[in-house]
Amino acid sequence: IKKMAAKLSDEERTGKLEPLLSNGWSMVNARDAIYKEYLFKNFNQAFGFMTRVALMAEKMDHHPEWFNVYNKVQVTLSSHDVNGLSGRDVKLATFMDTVSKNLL
Ligand code: HBI
Repeated sequence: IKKMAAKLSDEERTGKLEPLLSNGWSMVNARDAIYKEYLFKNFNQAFGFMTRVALMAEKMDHHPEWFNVYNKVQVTLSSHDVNGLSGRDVKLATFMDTVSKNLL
């Protein structure tokens, strides 16, 4: 079947990844993925963030790879079905940054 998603093109990377890379995200070496570490006030804030992101991930059917210990949440985003970065990763990363600033 035709894949719904497509890997980000070079011009899309410049346009769509730049804002993320200047907002704390970084490229993961050896993978076509992006990574960010969030530090919250405490575990409750961290887990509240994860709860809201989890609901969006389910809605998008696009899930983060993440690790949480106390107030720290380490996130890696990539699209397994295209084996690299897609627009879904940009969308979820943007949502995560917005939620983390409690703007939503
Ligand atoms: N999440 N990050 C990520 N990448 C995927 O390819 C993906 C997903 N969540 C669900 C999902 N794919 C399913 O649609 C497929 O595994 C069937």
